[in-house]
Amino acid sequence: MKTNQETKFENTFEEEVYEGLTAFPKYLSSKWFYDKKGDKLFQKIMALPEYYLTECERAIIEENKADIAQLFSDKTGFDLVELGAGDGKKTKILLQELVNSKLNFTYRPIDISQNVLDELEEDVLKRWPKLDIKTEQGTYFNILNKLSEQQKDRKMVIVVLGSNIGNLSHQYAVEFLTTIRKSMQPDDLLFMGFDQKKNPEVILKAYNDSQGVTESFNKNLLSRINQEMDANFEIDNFKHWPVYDPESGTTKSFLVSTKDQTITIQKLNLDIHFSAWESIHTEISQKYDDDIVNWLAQEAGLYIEKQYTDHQNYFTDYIFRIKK
Ligand code: AVJ
Repeated sequence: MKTNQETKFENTFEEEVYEGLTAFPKYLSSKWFYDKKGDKLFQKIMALPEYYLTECERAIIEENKADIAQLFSDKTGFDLVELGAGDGKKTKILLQELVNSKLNFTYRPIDISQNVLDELEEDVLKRWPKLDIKTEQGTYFNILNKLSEQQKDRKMVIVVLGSNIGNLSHQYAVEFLTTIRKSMQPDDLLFMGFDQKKNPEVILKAYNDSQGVTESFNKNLLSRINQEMDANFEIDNFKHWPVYDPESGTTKSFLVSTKDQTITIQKLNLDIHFSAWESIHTEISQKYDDDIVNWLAQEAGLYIEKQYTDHQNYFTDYIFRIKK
């Protein structure tokens, strides 16, 4: 029998649009941001001055790469499994270090977007023609299920950068970490980035940049529904609205209807009514501190072995192991 979680993560875009837009309050999942245009917009976001996460984690990896490579290394080699690899910009710093140290490893980037994987593989092979790379397309849960069924003969290091876990509520984050833990053995490591609580102003700007790239990224959900489900959303009739709650550490992003309007989604045979100022909740980007990460790890049967942060304590990469 399928668990709720599995069912939830195997839904199609159409099923989720139907469910989310007929619910009250309305919602859509951020995992649907990433089509070809969404991938490009996210890469633009990562290069924005306001989106500090990427630069902080890049600096952390740059400063600690020798130490990290040392921790990853194993006599018989290892598998470097990266969940949500994206363009691999930060990972390439590590790959260079691993190659320089002549370590024996296979790079296994996993992403929901085949586009992104094709570009990543091409670039990696251009830089390091002899690097052993095996890409895999899929959702985290599909892939992790596969990983845990696999016969393992060497060390596995799982890498999840960029605070990707932040799109999950704590409940799902624990389930995610638990699924990862079940695929790990005592020698295996999990290297994961968590964006930290900080001045709310800094956080809010990261999700409300002055060039409006994040706004386009959020609104790309509606463009996708227009294109893929033959709908007639007027993008300009929605407002991008992120909020940060310093108590919970949760950034929530919304699209707010600026007027009373009805949208037709032909492919779903569905009319959706919006009252003026009604919202669609589209994303959460959770912020953390050491206590929360400790608690999440504990709940999932993991413990923090080591952690690295930047000089402003904006972002932290943690190394986890399974509890004996
Ligand atoms: C890829 C989930 C880490 O939440 O910060 C960036 C996605 N959304 N700007 C984040 C995102 C809006 C990003 N993560």
